[in-house]
Amino acid sequence: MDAPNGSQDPEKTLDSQVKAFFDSAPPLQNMNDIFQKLNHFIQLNSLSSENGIGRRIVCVTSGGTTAPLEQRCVRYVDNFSSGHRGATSTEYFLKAGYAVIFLYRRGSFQPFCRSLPDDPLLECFEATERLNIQVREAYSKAVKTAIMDHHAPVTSGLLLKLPFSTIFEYLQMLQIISKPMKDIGPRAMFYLAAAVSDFYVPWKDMVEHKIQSGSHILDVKLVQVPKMLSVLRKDWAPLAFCISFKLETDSNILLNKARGALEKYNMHAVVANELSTRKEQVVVVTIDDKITVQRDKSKADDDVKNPLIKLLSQRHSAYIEDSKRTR
Ligand code: 9Z3
Repeated sequence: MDAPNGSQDPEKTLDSQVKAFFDSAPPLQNMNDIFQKLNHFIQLNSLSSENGIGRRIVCVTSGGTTAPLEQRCVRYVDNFSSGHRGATSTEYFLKAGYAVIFLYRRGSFQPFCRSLPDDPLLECFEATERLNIQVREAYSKAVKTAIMDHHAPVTSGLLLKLPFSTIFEYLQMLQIISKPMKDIGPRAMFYLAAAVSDFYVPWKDMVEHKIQSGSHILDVKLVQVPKMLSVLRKDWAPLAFCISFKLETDSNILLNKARGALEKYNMHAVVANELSTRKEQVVVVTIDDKITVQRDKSKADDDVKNPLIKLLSQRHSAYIEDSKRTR
């Protein structure tokens, strides 16, 4: 989204912007349920692992946040993201031995659904004469694999899926997730692939009912969403390994922007991706490296997320070892 003119009071500190954001946000409907699920998930994965020191846990964010324009929302400003990056990365993180909290936009792409058609329910199944439902022959292998691959980590407590739609829900949930993640120190990772709104209408300034058409100009004032990446690193989970993404459409500015984000938000790595080539290639920017990661083109079903997660998992292991030494 483009910055509106003069949207921000420069005097406001980040802390007061953060406070204003959360004070104005409508409270989450199912806060207690989320708390319970999260605490149970983190406890379970802190006890169990092959080496007895608890599993690594990653929070993968996925899909775009919406910025509502009306409280009883009919219209909203959306952010581009199909959710493919987050969903597929979740599969590779599970494969690498992580427990995954998948914080995703409702209706976006889901883990283990890559081999299914766009409308799986209507395309993969058919009604028999007796009105029983059966899987079409052509999809039987894909459906079986998807169900089994998804069922295994969910039932064994390795995959927790939490949905959001609005920027208000997303940031409140990220903050809630950070609390138990803080307690597990360097074993925690944030992999922030969601496309997060840069601007929003504060809840208290938002009209209640659907905005009526009639005038030629829609005059809505959006203010900047506080830069929560800094707050996540500084306060919410200072020991967690943090990866953010930088998306640009102009490849000439991408790496500088990624470097800027790395320094400004004190990330451990920023994954730079260009919109049109994002599934083929990304560049992982760290304080002393720029590593190009490409999909293995010799394998038809390979994905850039496969080598990307291998690399990040190695870096995370090194980070955990370093943290032990400096403790
Ligand atoms: C990304 O850059 C993701 O890789 C994509 C993935 C959204 C491009 P898809 O979901 O696409 O597979 O269709 N995410 C972060 C986008 C973003 O908004 N980043 C902000 C920025 O670039 C920083 S938080 O300024």
